[in-house]
Amino acid sequence: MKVIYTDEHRKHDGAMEFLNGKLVPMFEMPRRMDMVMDRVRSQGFKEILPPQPIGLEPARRVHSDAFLEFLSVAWERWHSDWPKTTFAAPFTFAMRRLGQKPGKSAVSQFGYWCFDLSSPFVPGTWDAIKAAHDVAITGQRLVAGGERAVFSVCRPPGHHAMKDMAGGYCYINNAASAAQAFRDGGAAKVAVLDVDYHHGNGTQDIFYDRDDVLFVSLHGHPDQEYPYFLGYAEETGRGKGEGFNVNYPLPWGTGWDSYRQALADGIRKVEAFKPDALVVSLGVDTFEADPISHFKLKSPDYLEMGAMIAALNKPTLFVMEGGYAVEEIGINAVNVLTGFMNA
Ligand code: Q9C
Ligand code: ZN
Repeated sequence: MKVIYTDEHRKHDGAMEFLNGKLVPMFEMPRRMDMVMDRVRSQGFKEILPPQPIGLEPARRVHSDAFLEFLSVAWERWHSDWPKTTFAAPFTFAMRRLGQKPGKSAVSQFGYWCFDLSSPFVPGTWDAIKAAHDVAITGQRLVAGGERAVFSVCRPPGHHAMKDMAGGYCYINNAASAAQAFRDGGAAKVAVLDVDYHHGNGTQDIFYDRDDVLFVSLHGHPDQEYPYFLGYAEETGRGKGEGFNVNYPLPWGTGWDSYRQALADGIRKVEAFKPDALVVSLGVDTFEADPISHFKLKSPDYLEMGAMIAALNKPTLFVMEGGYAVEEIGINAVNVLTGFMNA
């Protein structure tokens, strides 16, 4: 399996985040991808390729122009207002239903284009965002060109990023952009299977009205878990998209036995949809030792997960999402790929 990777992600290193009433060092850190790539190399993956300079055109198909414009100038805007700081995040959030528009100040713009406090900007953030998107679409093009499967090592992650809002460590929705790129490249139907611990609210938002992209997500129940407002089983799509959004909210403490049953059900839904391509939002924060999550998957379970995904027998793009048990993130993510390849 080819692996797409670049060191550009290192330029994005947010300092702190709020977690349950405390300001703590950010869990989403560059070392995560070092651990993934160490494992990729030690497990003998030979073809590690840099991304092509794809640019933002694919992202424009799933995000608004104004939102992408914000991301591209966010750091400069912040820096000109607050030159003595090295970390940008909102103070307040716009209530868009009242029709507010983003003001001229950086604080106003951050509050308008972000839905939470966990997508900070530092000077290199935009470069990392663009690189992660290039990584995703480079992988997508290889799969569209005939590769059985490719692993796009994206950082920052993407599945919380909505059409016009950043949040949850995410800015551009790499998986959604890749799914759309499959469509634009001629695939009639694409499925996105999201196995990150958190609900892929951004991907759901982007495809909610559509019947050409099936979204299936397994995640911590929103009654207990981030992002708290979305991810219920009742969210099944809208308009012609009705029936093409499938959520499996699972309680804290979920282990492999019940996770496997939900995954098998989700995989049956993907199979019935008969997609031409599959995008996997690959988060391994379902791991028992993940510091911000509450599922109980063990490292060997990820081998079985990979084998179950392989049984769909679809051209498959794996897009890296979450996973914060840094010491084991490489083992767990690569176990999915190994299970897939050995199936
Ligand atoms: N009290 C991904 O895994 N912080 N994003 C949660 C909980 C944000 C996770 C705070 C978690 C975002 C890609
Ligand atoms: Zn996650």
